[in-house]
Amino acid sequence: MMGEIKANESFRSGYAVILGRPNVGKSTLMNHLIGQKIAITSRKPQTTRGRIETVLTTKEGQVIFLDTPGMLRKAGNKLGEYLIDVSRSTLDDADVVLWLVEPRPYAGEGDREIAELLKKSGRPVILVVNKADTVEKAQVAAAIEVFEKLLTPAETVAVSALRGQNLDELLSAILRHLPVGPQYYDEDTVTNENLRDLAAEIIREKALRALNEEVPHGIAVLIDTYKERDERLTDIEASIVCEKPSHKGIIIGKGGAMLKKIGQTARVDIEELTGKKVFLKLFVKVRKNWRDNEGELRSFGYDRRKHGRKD
Ligand SMILES: Nc1nc2c(ncn2[C@@H]2O[C@H](COP(=O)(O)OP(=O)(O)OP(=O)(O)O)[C@@H](O)[C@H]2O)c(=O)[nH]1
Ligand SMILES: [Mg+2]
Repeated sequence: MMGEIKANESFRSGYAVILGRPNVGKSTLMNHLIGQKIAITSRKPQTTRGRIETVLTTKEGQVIFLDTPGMLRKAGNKLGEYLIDVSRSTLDDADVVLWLVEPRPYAGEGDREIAELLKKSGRPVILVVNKADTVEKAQVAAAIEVFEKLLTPAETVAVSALRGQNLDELLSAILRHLPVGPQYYDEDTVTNENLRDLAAEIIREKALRALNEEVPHGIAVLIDTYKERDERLTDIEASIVCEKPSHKGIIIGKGGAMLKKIGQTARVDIEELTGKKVFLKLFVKVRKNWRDNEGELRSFGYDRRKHGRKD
């Protein structure tokens, strides 16, 4: 099968980098395009903390999507610096960039900065106006006009990542801008992220979704043990790390109710991902100001050195 595809001279392949302000729907879009939930999503900005790589293979080509952390204007702390670093360095690998924006008829300073960065990169840009389901058509048109003034994109597509609207059109546009090339991954590959890391991300997602404002930004999740007891059962022990003793109390909740809720919802998703029954045990730890501590960041996997091109 693979040889057959590789022999096809019109087969296209390459990296499509998904970039934009926090919370515009980058991860939701990637998940919908590949048809599987790999990147975690939430209403809170700064949900994505790394470069997440997934693969979509069709008859026409193979798209390697790189989801990135939302582009912050100010780092605020070392974690913020790391997030900005990941997004910028991922742009260097792009064959085509999907620039996601909100369907609003005005652009902020953050959007202008991204437009400048994209122009400098010299990569073809597809302007993607997301969340088209939330506004009237006229407003989508107004948004397009505003953003096309900042940068002349190769193409513009309005979509709803959440509802899956207009994604076929977007996919065709992406493929048009990828070079003719080989199939890098076999057609069953969806991601090369490992189950252990994905499980940690699922736990972080459930915590983000369950917790209120102040706490979520300061949490990280560490997998302490990940053991496949047999073909049907996985034992996982994980720690939710937070910044303050008061946050620890909130995460545990009254009589342990909050932690129980996070654990139960996470377990369901991890079981679906692994296809196995999961015993999940959660702990909560305090690491004061870990977001400003280089060593702690590295130990949580937020490591600058990990972000080279992988091929
Ligand atoms: N109505 C609507 N909501 C959307 C759409 N796409 C994403 N969302 C919602 O927007 C919120 C943010 O989505 P994410 O995919 O986590 O956004 P992101 O850009 O990856 O965010 P960061 O990783 O924090 O930068 C979530 O609550 C999504 O459900 C859309 O097309 N329509
Ligand atoms: Mg995201």
